[in-house]
Amino acid sequence: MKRTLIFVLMSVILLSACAPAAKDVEASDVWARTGMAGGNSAVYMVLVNGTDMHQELLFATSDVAEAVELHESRMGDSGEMQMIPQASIPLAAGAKVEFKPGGLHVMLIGLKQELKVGDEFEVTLHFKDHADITLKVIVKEAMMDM
Ligand SMILES: [Cu+2]
Repeated sequence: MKRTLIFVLMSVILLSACAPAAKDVEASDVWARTGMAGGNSAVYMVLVNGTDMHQELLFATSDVAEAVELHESRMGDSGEMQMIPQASIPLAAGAKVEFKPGGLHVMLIGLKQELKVGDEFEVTLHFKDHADITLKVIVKEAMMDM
């Protein structure tokens, strides 16, 4: 058990030095819905934990919004979509978690600028036991509501 742990720790150190694809925490298909200045938007992505360890997304930050929160949209009892703030999002080793309209999303609250189709901006993901990951986000037209 102890040897396994040391191996895992060494692997993590090696991986962070020269990360080969899919052996790290990686995000793909990163996009955000359009939004008006002063309004809200949401960032979506596919997050894969390619490491051998449990990871946990604690929060996200971005310069384009006054506040950034982790939310999950869920159908409420009354049949209305509700957004539930998430304290953190667990990522089991090898897990793939989809952030998509109608589900998990990184909520951008109080946009400091308009987000138009084709615009790009950055969002940084902060993890419990993993280095921050800064993502390039592309603004697209969303097909459905949050
Ligand atoms: Cu939300």
